[in-house]
Amino acid sequence: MYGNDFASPSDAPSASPEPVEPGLEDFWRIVGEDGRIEPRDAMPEDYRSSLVRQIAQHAHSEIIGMQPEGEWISRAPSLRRKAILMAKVQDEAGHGLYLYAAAETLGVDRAELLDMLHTGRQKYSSIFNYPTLTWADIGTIGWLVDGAAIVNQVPLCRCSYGPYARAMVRVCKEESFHQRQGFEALYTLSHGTPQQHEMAQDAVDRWWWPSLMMFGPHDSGPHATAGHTAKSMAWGVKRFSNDDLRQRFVDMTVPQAEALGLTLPDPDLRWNESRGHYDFGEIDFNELFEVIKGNGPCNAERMANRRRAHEEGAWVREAATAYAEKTAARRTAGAA
Ligand code: BYC
Repeated sequence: MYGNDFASPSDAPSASPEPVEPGLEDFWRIVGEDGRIEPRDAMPEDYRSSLVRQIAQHAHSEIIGMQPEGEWISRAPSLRRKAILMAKVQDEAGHGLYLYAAAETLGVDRAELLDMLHTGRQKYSSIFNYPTLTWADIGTIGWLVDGAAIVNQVPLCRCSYGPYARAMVRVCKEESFHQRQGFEALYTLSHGTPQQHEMAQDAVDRWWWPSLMMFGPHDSGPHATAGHTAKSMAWGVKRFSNDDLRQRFVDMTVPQAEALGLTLPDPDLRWNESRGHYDFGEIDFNELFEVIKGNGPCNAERMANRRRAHEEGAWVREAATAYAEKTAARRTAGAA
């Protein structure tokens, strides 16, 4: 699987706090042994609520993420590209489904989570608030956005919460395929006519920095926020810090850009022999925080579309509920 070669002795969850709260001995033992916590196991309340937050935001990102690409289904340049794009957008809906189901195992209701999204009480990834201006944006999203998603999500396949970890295995396999198709679509453009090459370069220029922002704020230093990383790592939910994953993404992506014959829009990007990594320029975190606050180029449009889709889908949910009730009643009557 693309990007699936993480192994570092430093990624094991840290030791349990001392003293361990009574009733949570098994939780800390399982986390310490790199095992999986299951829905009926005792767990700290902040572990549960932080997982609900992260899994729900992840699920929301998957379904909002259908919009920027969905806009190009009717404009794909060939039947083959259209069929691939439709399948990819459907996959994103499926990822949302697995993730909402994983969140529900923590005792929350899917309708409640969607309400939190629709009323702005829960976030979704900043990346989906940027417009898809040309067909090259679709290849670029597959290459960079799905590429960044995989780097962030492969370690989550080993997250301490079983239902989330298992959902991520399938999500990552599908994201690997998405990343490859994006690279292939972009390669076709970058090796096409001069105008197609220019279109590919323009898309990469616009998506590069927002893709780096997907990994979240710095973990330390002047731009760091008091985020969730330290706790999440102690719980074995996050295995790597935001900055470590971002660095890994940069290191993987630079040679791919070379293969594409495209330039990454960062004059400070260069190999640092002593670090064994690429150095790169400073991210504009003010832009990230503005987008997260709802002030990105497409936030209002994305939310309006999402609320409308939810309202227009009410009859489907009602029909499914009525059918489930009827089937259950028939089963009860049959058993009696
Ligand atoms: N956008 O302490 P931090 C996909 C928030 S789906 C918006 O680092 P954490 C794909 C963060 O939520 C992409 N908000 O938090 C889909 C927190 O605010 P709250 C989504 C962001 O949770 C379809 C605050 O900033 N991927 O890729 O430890 C097609 C402090 O941050 C962002 C996932 O959801 C952002 N970029 O780490 C193609 C993966 N960054 O919650 C692709 C699972 C940070 O306190 N999630 N914030 O209000 C994660 O791995 C982690 O939640 C994050 C953030 C790395 C995203």
